[in-house]
Formats: sequence, structure tokens, C-alpha cells
Amino acid sequence: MKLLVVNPNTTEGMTARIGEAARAAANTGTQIVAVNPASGPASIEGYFDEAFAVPGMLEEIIKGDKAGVDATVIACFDDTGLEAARCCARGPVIGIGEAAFHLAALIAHRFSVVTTLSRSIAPIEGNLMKYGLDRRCARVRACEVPVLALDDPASGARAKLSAEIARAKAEDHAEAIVLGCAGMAELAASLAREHDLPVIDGVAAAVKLAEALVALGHATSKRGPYAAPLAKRFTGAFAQLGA
Ligand code: 5HY
Repeated sequence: MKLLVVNPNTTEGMTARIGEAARAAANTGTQIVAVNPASGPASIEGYFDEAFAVPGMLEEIIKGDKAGVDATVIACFDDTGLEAARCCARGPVIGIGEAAFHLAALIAHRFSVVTTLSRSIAPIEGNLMKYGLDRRCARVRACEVPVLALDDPASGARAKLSAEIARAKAEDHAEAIVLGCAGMAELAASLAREHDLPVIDGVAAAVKLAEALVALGHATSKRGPYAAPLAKRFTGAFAQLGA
């Protein structure tokens, strides 16, 4: 199968790391195509960035759909533009946030999320409520490391993330941890060993769920809100999207 993995921000180094994490989790028969849009924010931290990441991301997903991908993963933890993406792609579209929440709820009664900055907490809490998984999440926490500092050894990112996980265990009685950023993917295994509890990376979770849906022959239902967009006139920067 051919799996499109879209990093909605424009940082190519992060897209490459996300692609590696996806390939590490994928079956041998799964071809991973990791892309990011040319236009939009370098990282997504909160509502404003998210809004400006969506158009460029949707253009990449429409291109992938025309190129015949079997499924799409949105590799940003706030599941940027997930519903709109499901309207314009025929195959399944999996957000790494939703995927990680569901996997965590399968192996723990209560889990906590550790994301980057505090401003990212509210969008994530909103998604948990939308997915009906808020009652299984003890708390959404932030380790106060900006997205683009995660791969900078000088930022102390891993130590700050590890300390926040320790607080989640002690204060939330978390039985599992969900890493709240695609840029944390490669840290999951070592943090799970260090803290002796399941630590879930959304990129791997989404890849496995996409593979499962395609293997079962399931695609997004077009009978309701995810039906294909109605043809209409678009003006300005998005005129090419219109009828
Ligand atoms: C992410 N931002 O996974 C989110 C994390 C966050 O650019 N990739 C980003 O802080 O919301």
C-alpha cells in the first residue's frame, strides 16, 4: 500500500524525521511518502498557526489522492484540518492525535498527554472532547519546549519531557503517556523504558491504524459530512480549487 504522511508545517527537516518514524513502524509492503506544504507556518503551536497550515496541507492531500495513495496520515498532533481532509480524500485519513488517543484507551484506563507549549493544550483538549475520549484522559500537560527545539540537543527537550512524564505519573496517576507532538516520535521507546509505562507515539499509531483500515478494505464514508466537496467557484489564492 501507498501511505501519504503529511506534516502540515513547512519544516522539511521535521518532515524527514516524521518519515523515518513512519517507515520504522510500517509493514515492509507499505510505501511511505512524507511531504509538507510549501506555504504556511514553520511549526504549529495553537489555533492561529493551525488555521494557516490547513490550505497548504489540503493541497498536498488532494495531490496525493490524485496520485492514487491508499490512505493519508496527518502528522500534527492537533489533527490539523482532519475533517476537511476526509472530505477531499477517498482513502482513510488518520490524525496522529486521534490515533494515539484510541490506542492509549485500549491499554490504559487513564492516560495523560504531554505536548510542547501551553498554547497547544486547549486545541488538544477540544479534540479529546470531540472524539469522546476526554473522560479517559487524566490531563493534557505541556513541557514548554517549542516544536522546533525538540531536535536541538542544547534545548534540554528530552529532560524536560521526561520530567513532565514523571509529574504525570505522580500527580495524574497516568497508566500510559501519549506524546503530544510528531517531533517527539523517536523519543517514545527510550522514555517508555525509563519510566516503565507505555509511551505512545502518534505517528506510529496512525501508520498502523491506516494499514489496518486499508487491509480491511475500509475507506472514509461519503454518506455524511465527509462527502466530496461541492463544485463551486473559488476566488483569489484558491481559484484553482474551484469549479
Ligand atoms: C505537531 N505542532 O505535532 C504539533 C505539536 C503542537 O508543528 N507538529 C507541530 O505543539 O501542537
